[in-house]
Amino acid sequence: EQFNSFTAGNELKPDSLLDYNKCISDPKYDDNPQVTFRNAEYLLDFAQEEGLSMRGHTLVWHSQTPRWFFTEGYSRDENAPLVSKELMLKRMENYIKNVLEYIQSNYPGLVYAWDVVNEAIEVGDDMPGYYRSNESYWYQIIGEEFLEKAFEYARKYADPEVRLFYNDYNTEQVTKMNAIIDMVEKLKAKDLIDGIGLQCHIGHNSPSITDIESSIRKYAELGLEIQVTELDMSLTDYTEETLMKQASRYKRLFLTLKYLKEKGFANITNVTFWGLSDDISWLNKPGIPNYPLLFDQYLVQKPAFWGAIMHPDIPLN
Ligand code: 9MR
Repeated sequence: EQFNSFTAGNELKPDSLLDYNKCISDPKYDDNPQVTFRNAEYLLDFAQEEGLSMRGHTLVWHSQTPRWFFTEGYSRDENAPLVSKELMLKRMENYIKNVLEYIQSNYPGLVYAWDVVNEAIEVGDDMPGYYRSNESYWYQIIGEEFLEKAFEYARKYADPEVRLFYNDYNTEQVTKMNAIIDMVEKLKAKDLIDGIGLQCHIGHNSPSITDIESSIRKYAELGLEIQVTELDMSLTDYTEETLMKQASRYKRLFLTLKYLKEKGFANITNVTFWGLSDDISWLNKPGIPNYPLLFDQYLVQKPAFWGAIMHPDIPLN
């Protein structure tokens, strides 16, 4: 009763969907990457049975995409040469086509939004436009054009009601924000994008809610939908006091999101948490447990839950 949409944390990523054995089974697949939904089906079925919707995460990303996807003959040899730009664009188009067509024909209407491109901006790489280059085979093979192409293909094969997002983290950092806005403006001018996904992996006291708010206002000026796609609030110090502080901060964030939406400053259409209960969060490190979410390991609501639903008993500090 508390959620109407969810995102698969890993199951719809390229390293989960790409079917290596089928890809190498016949040279005719050299430009047509084959996919399998064997890791994802149980989630798609679950969503459909429960009447939930899903955000699709993610089609084109530098991470969790095997190197062999980018090499000649899909070679797994670590020194295998990368394919040409021309071939990689074909692989990209057919990958997007195969994924979207499978989901849209088997689960019509279920996945209503896709993170078409994830995390393509990395200020630290110091490239023109601040495009991520060091870790990205997409950038290395295709250049910055890969972004527009990904959206072009997604638009081509997505059902008309499926919304296309650019998704990233640290989106309130000003240099990164400006780079994202410049990049998204170009996509918007060609009507290739519908929304911006703000991951919102935040700390227990930074960034400030004010900075988050002003960044959302800026992104919203592009006239696109805004979604908070991977919300969590890192907390390693677990005491009654810190849990209450976390609850207050969640409350302040949700009050802000609600205000921005209700006053028409931002068309915020979704907030998704990056996990249900603390014990399964990606933020847990060996020996350093983290408590970033709304439910504890027994699926009992934490103060953070009451904060997120803006309960009057949670104080704002
Ligand atoms: O939650 C995901 C975790 O299980 C994976 O190990 C990790 C590997 O990259 O990816 C996590 O999800 C990431 C998401 O796909 C993109 N934004 C950052 C998320 C946390 O790393």
